[in-house]
Amino acid sequence: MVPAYVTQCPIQTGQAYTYNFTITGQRGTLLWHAHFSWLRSSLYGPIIILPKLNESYPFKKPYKEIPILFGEWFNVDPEAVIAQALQTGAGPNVSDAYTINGLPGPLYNCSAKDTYKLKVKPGKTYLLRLINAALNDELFFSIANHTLTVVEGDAVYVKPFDVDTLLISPGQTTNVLLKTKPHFPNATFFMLAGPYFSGQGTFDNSTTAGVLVYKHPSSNNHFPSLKPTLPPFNATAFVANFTMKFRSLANAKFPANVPQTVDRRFFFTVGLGTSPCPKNTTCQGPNNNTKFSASINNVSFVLPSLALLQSYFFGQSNGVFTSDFPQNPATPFNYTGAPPNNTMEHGRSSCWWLDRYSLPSGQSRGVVYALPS
Ligand SMILES: [Cu+2]
Repeated sequence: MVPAYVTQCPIQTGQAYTYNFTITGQRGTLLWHAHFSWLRSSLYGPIIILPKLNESYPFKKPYKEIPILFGEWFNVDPEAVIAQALQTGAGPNVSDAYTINGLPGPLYNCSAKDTYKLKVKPGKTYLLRLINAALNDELFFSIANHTLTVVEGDAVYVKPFDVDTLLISPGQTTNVLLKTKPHFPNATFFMLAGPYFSGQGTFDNSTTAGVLVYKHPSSNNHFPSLKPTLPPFNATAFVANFTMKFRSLANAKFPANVPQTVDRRFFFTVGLGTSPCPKNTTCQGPNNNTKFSASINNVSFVLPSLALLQSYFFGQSNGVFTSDFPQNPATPFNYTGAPPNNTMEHGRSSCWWLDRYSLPSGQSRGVVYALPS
């Protein structure tokens, strides 16, 4: 849902919290995960909202539906990893493996027995509900010798398009149709997921593998395994080409109701910058006196000790956050990543009071919070 200290205070050890919410006009694949420190690395799962009874998909009903969750695995306590990074200002240590439905697969040392097997029958169409529950990494995904038809992104139907390899970002979901071969093939097929990374610094450049296995009538078979080729980790042109393919269905039943008039324009730049090291300490950011920090319009987020929206709701926002969030980046620079850029940040819990600006009548008072994750 949303991080601890934003909508609510963290759920204490041993305690339970029941979310009660109504789903209106929404369906598709979403995910849930823990949102305190880096606990989301190991505590996550799918949320699958089916179409209403008697309503169908805008494509032929699949033979079976299978959730596929990508994860990111640390051999150490992930809370210690992010705590150390926040303290030193250096980039966090990278993960040790990626996983498919919790299993790293045979490309890592000693993990061959922990391989996800997707067992299928020939001549069928499967709906794979892909979910990227990794913390930080965009992942390429491909199944050897099989084409995937993308039909949904982030719980919104899209005009179907075919790919051999797709990209999925952390927190995102993509539904794809997998048509199996018409006859039993004399092979098994690797499904691989590996990172896309175009920045500077270190990242987990490893690949997780699962296997697509056709349930063969004769059980004493040992078939060769075919492997797909993923794009290089920095294949930005591939990524741009892939993301260009998303189009809404925009038909009578699933219209693209985009607001046609704009009342206010905001300009957000989201980036990774630096903030000053606390006095009389040394840090391990790009130099000794700075820390890396994520930002929006040069404002980084500092966790308050009271939940932001909770304190807003109860009218106790004094001192919890400021209300001067900039509507534009402080100093314009080349936002495409080409230097020189403007990376110095102020750390604060900052919000807009939307009613500080003239809202069209009838709209309710709201609050916007800035939250680099
Ligand atoms: Cu989240």
